[in-house]
Amino acid sequence: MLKQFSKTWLVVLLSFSASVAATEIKIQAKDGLPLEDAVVELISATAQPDKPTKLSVAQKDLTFVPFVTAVQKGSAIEFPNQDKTRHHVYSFSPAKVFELKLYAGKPEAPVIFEKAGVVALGCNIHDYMQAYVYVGTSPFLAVTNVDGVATFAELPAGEYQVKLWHPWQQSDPVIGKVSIPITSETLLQIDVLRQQKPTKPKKGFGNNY
Ligand SMILES: [Cu+2]
Repeated sequence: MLKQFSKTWLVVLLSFSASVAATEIKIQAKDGLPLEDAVVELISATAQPDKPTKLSVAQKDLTFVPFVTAVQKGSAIEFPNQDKTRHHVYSFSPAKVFELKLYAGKPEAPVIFEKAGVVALGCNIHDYMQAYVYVGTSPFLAVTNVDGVATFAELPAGEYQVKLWHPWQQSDPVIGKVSIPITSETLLQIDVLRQQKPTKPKKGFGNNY
């Protein structure tokens, strides 16, 4: 059961990073606390070559790790099972419908995410297991860390559309604009309902493994 906190606003502060190679984008909720697991997609006004990647979403301690993953369309994701119990990973999301039937260890082939959109992951065995894959059109994608910071390495200078998504948002993804390198602060807002991240229940609910 997810515990719901009061409605809050998401505030985005785009700030210039001291490092020349990396751009940091800080995301805060209106409560003043950093917001983890927010996806920041930067869409360049000039055409950029595709950079599909290969990432993994593990099942560890009966939880998906990480909770939120962002990849460009065409990317591959592996789903290694690091638990002793078996998992049955699936998605019914239109952007990617798939299932990896009961397995232990690493499934043989990674899953390719060809279509942009949000893919909600679940496990048939453990209902409380939830995670998200954000499939973007741009090669420039990052997920905020525990400090609410999304880091982009080697962004070409120029104009970008900023798209912001969070699993707990209460409205459509926020769209904004930014020039790289960033020279002034920009503010974006999104309605977010803060919740507790999915973790295995402390007692019961089949947690007898
Ligand atoms: Cu499971």
